[in-house]
Amino acid sequence: MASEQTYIMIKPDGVQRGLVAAILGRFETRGFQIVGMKMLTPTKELASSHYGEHEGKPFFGGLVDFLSSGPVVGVVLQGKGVVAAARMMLGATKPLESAPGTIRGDFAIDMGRNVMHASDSVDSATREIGLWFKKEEVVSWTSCAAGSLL
Ligand code: RTP
Ligand code: MG
Repeated sequence: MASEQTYIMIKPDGVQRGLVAAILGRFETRGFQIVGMKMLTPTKELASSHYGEHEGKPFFGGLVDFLSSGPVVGVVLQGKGVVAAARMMLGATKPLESAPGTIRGDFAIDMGRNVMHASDSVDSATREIGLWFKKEEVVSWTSCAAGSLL
């Protein structure tokens, strides 16, 4: 399985509930690498572009308003099979249908406040990383645990 990158984002509700460390910790302890991270309040333009695939749907306006209502934490994660793995760890869109042990299954009940986003495919990940990060904001690093330091 090749190493991949994906885009995950703690949504405003996740930030406001103090879940940033708990959510990111799951990915770090599993072995995925954080190679990009930023906190910002998205503009409506950025939020609309992020959710562009949903433009025209009845929930689009509310979704964009919510995503741009406060700070989010955007993260580029790297590792083997990370695109599909992050979606599995995230759980179903409707938190009440998410399995316990998933992030939404453990932390959420409302579809409109489902705490985190994760890219749904390799193509979406490429697009979203390019939308949220400049090239130089995505870094490369090697774990000291993998090296031969004294
Ligand atoms: P996300 O993009 O945020 O990771 O969520 P997702 O892939 O699980 O779900 P997606 O279909 O991409 O929908 C994006 C967000 O829009 C809201 N939604 N509302 N009322 C509705 O029918 C409806 N459908 C989707 C959810 O907040 C969902 O996370
Ligand atoms: Mg989606």
